[in-house]
Amino acid sequence: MLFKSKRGWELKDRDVTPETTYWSRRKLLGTGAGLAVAGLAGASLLNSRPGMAQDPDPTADLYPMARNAAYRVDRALTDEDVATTYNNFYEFGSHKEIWRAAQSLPIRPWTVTFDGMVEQEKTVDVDTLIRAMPLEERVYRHRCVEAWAMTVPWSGFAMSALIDYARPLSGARYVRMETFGSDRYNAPGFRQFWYPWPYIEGLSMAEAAHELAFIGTGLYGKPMPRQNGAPLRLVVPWKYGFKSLKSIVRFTFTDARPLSFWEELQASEYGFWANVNPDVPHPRWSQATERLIGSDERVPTRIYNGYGDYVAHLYTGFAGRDRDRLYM
Ligand SMILES: Nc1nc2c(c(=O)[nH]1)N[C@H]1C(S)=C(S)[C@@H](COP(=O)(O)O)O[C@H]1N2
Ligand SMILES: [Mo]
Repeated sequence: MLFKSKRGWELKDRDVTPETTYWSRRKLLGTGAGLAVAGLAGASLLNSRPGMAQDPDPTADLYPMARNAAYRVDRALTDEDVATTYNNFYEFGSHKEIWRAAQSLPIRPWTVTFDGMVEQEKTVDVDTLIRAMPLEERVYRHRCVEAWAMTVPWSGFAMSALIDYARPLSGARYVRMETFGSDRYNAPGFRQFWYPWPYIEGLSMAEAAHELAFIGTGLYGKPMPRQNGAPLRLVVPWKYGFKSLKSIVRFTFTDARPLSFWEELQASEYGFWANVNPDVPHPRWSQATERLIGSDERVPTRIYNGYGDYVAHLYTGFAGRDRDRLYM
């Protein structure tokens, strides 16, 4: 194999700089408040913004995390206010305007359970978990199956570190993940009883252990806003956005392929693998182009969302119907 000096995601840095990322934060912290009260005043100013949780986050001291320069893309960052006000989070409604409704989600205390095929099942406090992980920031593309896209800086840690922490048995072939259910919080979307709550997603162990698979704890150098999936969400940038489930409560290691929320709802439209591919249309629309949210620009969709050089090898053994299902 040829040695590649530059990876696809390392292309151009000029649009995606730390200045772009932290500009709005600095602007806010510099507004009005003197240095002595910057923490307090800054916090309340930030709290009035859609991007922020309403109460102090116990992990706030960890932000901003150091950006890992290996993960960057040749696209401008999406405006923070757009990425935090245009969301898919069906637990709060089957439309994009859920950010206000999501502010009612209690995100502390929050426990995360590791079970199934693991050396020992355990339930841990999310703050203990986050502080045990190797934290960093990565800029990734995000591509929704609805053909809109954004580019955002995620804070968090490699999913491989979470797998090490969970200590799965060697026979585990998949990891099944679960969003909070009505036992934790009776979100308004649960009244739409025809959806197969709770929201479930899954990855093969090879996908979950891939260096690009990421667990997000924050966005734009701050703790994750509720509407974007606080306190913990998956980020798998080469797959359609619905794979990246939000507000995770459980990781279950298993030898059976999990049945995902969208696959259970409509298997002919939303398969388990869901890799981004411009050449395989959704049954009801084309995937050839995508709309960059916050602008009117439409750009060509890229195979595996631009990450093909790094993930295509995960799918070499697939053939026939299975091959088609990689892209649904
Ligand atoms: N629990 C849960 N996770 C979810 C969803 C959801 O409805 N519920 N929507 C998914 C979809 S379709 C997309 S595109 C992304 C959107 O993430 P964002 O709102 O942070 O952009 O979240 C994904 N994760
Ligand atoms: Mo999506």
